[in-house]
Amino acid sequence: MHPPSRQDYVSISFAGQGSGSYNNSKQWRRQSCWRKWKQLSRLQRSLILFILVLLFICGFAAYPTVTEHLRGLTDGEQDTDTNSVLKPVIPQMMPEPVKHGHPALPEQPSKRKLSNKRGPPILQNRLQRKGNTSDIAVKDKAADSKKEGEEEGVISWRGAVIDTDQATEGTKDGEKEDLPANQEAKLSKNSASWLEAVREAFRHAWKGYKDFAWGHDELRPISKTYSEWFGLGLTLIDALDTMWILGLREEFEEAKAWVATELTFNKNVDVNLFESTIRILGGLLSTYHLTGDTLFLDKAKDIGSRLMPAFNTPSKIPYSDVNIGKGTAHPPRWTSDSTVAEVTSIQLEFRELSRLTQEPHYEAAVAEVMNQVHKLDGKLDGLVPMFINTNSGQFTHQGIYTLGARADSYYEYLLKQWIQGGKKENQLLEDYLQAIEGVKKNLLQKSTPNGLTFVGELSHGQFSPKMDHLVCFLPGTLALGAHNGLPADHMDLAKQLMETCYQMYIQMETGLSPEIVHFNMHQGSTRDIDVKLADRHNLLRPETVESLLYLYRFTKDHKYQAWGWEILQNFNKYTKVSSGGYTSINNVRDPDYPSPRDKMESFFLGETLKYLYLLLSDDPNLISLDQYVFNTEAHPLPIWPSTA
Ligand code: DMJ
Repeated sequence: MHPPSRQDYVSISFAGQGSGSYNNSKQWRRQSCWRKWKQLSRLQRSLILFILVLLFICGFAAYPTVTEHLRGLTDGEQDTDTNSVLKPVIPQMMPEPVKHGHPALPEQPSKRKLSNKRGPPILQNRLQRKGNTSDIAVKDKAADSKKEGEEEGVISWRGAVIDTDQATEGTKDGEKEDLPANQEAKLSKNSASWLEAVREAFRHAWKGYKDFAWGHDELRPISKTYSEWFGLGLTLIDALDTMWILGLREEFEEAKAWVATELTFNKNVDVNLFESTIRILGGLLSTYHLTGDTLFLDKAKDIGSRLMPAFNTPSKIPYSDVNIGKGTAHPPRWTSDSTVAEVTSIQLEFRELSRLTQEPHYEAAVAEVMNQVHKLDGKLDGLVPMFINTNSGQFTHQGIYTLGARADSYYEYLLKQWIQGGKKENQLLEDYLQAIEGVKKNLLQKSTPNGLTFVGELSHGQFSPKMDHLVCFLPGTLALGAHNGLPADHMDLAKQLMETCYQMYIQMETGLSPEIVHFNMHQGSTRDIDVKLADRHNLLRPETVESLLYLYRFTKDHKYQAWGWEILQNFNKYTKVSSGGYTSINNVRDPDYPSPRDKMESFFLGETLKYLYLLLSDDPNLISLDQYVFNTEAHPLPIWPSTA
């Protein structure tokens, strides 16, 4: 064997090289391979060995992730789709659900216990079984004062501690399917303890914010610090009216003192027009209405006027970003487009600011946007694309239609502006009604095998059975429309979609919805909902509990309260951080290791807990839906008194 000459490049050829004739015997092949190996230069051999070692290491490193994911496919499910969830079981054939235990997470993922799963997901109301939430005793505060790491149910997660012992059990095995009358009575009676549980959740979230993030935008509860977005105390402002509604006066007064003495908008900082309108302007306006304290109105005027430069564009379609200190505005660095939902979901707030200040230019600016969007080409049966150009005023990136991110609150604000203004602005109503027909015609489908109604997406004529959790605002909006005299079939659709949104929670092992789901539509699928690996996170979003509030208020069906209560418990079980605060999580499919993301979004206090409180209250006059309209960040603004 002659060593091949050295080469500076790698050339590997397995055919037609070397001596000897081809005879396909095993021995020939073995010898031939060995000969070819020896013919390679040292560099070539080293490189091949290096690649093999690298592949081995990668394979080894990926093993836990792969097996973790594949665990979700067990439970007798033979499907090869790696993004699938557990198999839904028809109620009558349902095996006994596995009880929740406290997830006992060892420190090392490789030593994790096999998941004590939630049991097979079921297309039914889990709470319609004996021993349901109505029997749940709210745990006393003592749980909070337990020492970290010393007691059962307290789990050390990457140096932080999440106390799983503070949630109560939601369901028990072998229980009846129906909700008997006495159960309903119990649900109703339990309202007081439910409300205290929401207050307790709020206090816990607030403790984390106060201890580690006071005056900053968002709490990072695991690392016990904060993150800044605009540097304007976002969580504190978003939470003001929630504290007022929950009756947490001490906390409210502390926050108010911060607003009075520390909050200034005279800052050289870029803020997003939409986010600061719905969270800050909306939060200040609603707090003014609830308290009558002009401090909040003055602050609202200040931020409102500082946001106005956003509308100085060639088309009058506002830019996405404003520097509230300099009075300049601009689109994102990479485009001159704005998002359709963003420019059409600031109207409730600016209209109200005009009404309160008697300065019409706020309302005029946002009305101009609605008028232009009303007339634009590029809609599909009332459905809007996701982007609009601030120079031309035209839709861009056309052909994609969704009720999820970037379009969602356009539809919500059509209806809510109509209600806010006393149901007189027909153009808004027409656009809303047309859009709902567009949803029915183009985006509404049923899943297989259990026929869950869902809202998918359309991309250049191609339907995708993908639904964002964000879409779960829609049942509530539809119900609100029906309550205000719109067609009764809107309420039917609201109920169906509400069930779907609930299933998006309850079919997950943590009982918390992922950010995005995909519905199965093909014949022979064995489960309705799939979740892709990248979509398994939960950001503590409000949309489902928001819709539950509307459905409960308008139907008086206690099952919606029970569903909300169950969701609250699951937030407590999987997202509560012992040292204070709640965290968004990466993996709703893994109750043993939901993997905290270390962030408490301001909308958890501004929206999620507020909606839960109102849902679990039996007082329909606590923020009456006939007197207030919620902005898209759950800040209630008054329905204008009729002047006619
Ligand atoms: C909130 O900021 C608002 O509800 C918005 O309309 C959508 N995104 C979040 C909550 O998910």
